[in-house]
Amino acid sequence: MDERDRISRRRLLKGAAGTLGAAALARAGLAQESSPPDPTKVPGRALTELGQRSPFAQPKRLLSGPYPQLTATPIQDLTGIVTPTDLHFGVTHNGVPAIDPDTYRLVIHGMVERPMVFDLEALKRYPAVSRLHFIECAGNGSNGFHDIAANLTPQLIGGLMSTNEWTGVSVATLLREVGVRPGASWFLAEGGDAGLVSRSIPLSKGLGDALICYGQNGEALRPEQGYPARLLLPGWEGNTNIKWIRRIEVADRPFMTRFETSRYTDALQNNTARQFSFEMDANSMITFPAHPAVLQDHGWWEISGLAWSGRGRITRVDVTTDGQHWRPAVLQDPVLPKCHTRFRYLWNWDGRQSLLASRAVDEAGYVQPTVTELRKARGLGTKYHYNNILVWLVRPDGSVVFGLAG
Ligand SMILES: Nc1nc2c(c(=O)[nH]1)N[C@H]1C(S)=C(S)[C@@H](COP(=O)(O)O)O[C@H]1N2
Ligand SMILES: [Mo]
Repeated sequence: MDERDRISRRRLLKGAAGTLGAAALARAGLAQESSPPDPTKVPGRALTELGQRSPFAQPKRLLSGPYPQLTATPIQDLTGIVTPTDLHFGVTHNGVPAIDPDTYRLVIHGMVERPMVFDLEALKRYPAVSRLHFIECAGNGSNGFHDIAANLTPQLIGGLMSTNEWTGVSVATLLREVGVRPGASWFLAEGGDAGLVSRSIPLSKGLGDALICYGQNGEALRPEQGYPARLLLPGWEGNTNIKWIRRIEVADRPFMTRFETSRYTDALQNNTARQFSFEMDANSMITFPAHPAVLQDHGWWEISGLAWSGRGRITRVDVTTDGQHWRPAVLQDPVLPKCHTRFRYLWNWDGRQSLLASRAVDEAGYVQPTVTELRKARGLGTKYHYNNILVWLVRPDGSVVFGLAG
């Protein structure tokens, strides 16, 4: 997968139209068969082993290309902060491997006292940790920076991110088991997929909040999220969260892998590049009202969206409805570190054309930049870590389109 094949608007819109057609058909069929005029007068259907969505509510991920290696979460269709497991976004650089949990192994070696091999049961015997964190692809937000168009949706701009509850063993626990030798400062994390995605990670992150996860929203990881085990580096760019992890090599230097030389380095304005940009900067996005929503009437509407930061908690989100004056939004509990935070802002729409935007601030004091500021800092050729303020234009007829104001 080349990140240049990023979610293309044309392809995705084609996908979305197909989905809508199928959903409409299902709805028509169901309306005849099982929507009685008065559901209190007939017994309802029996329960099933696996719960199903209502046929009237069928959010879908969007797929890139004919052999999809990217799928985007429909963030405009979701409530709260947790992404349903089957709607978690997905990125894979060479397909989803099929891994037998009985033969799965994780090797930890290199600058350690006791190289060790862990099977899945061994990983599960260590004290477990569960936490809610977002994962965001470093390429998320690309369309909102490079491919600006009125019909962009939250899913098309920001759908390469999701929040789940992750369960696993702390990497620090495993590193204590193998005994890191003095002088070690980095480790390599390597995936067991055909993409052989591997990244160099500073040892301090491994001794901090990093996890080897086997659980996702209360059950085993989905294959697309790394079954049977993945690395979770809370707040760090998606690519470093190595799925299907099979090897950790402790060392005293970074390894300079393919994914940290040809990719995932941020070009800067002065013909230089940032070698590593691990943390995802504070960001926010209004998910309602946003294209393709149409406001039916003027009056009270609740503006709602997501804010997040790879550096910790969101401390403040400001909202503007005229593109000029900013007022604080309400942050909905829980406000967790390196996790999506839902914000809400009550807005009395007077029916005139309005500019809606949100701006996040995190506990490190970082303020989400305007697109002009981001372009100035990085130049137009930049490829990753887009966190510019996004602007939605509400027209007098209630339709909402994407529009970007500096
Ligand atoms: N082994 C392996 N790990 C991987 C990838 C991959 O292709 N192979 N893709 C990475 C990228 S680019 C991202 S954004 C995240 C996406 O995680 P998700 O698919 O669980 O949402 O996984 C990362 N980990
Ligand atoms: Mo990614």
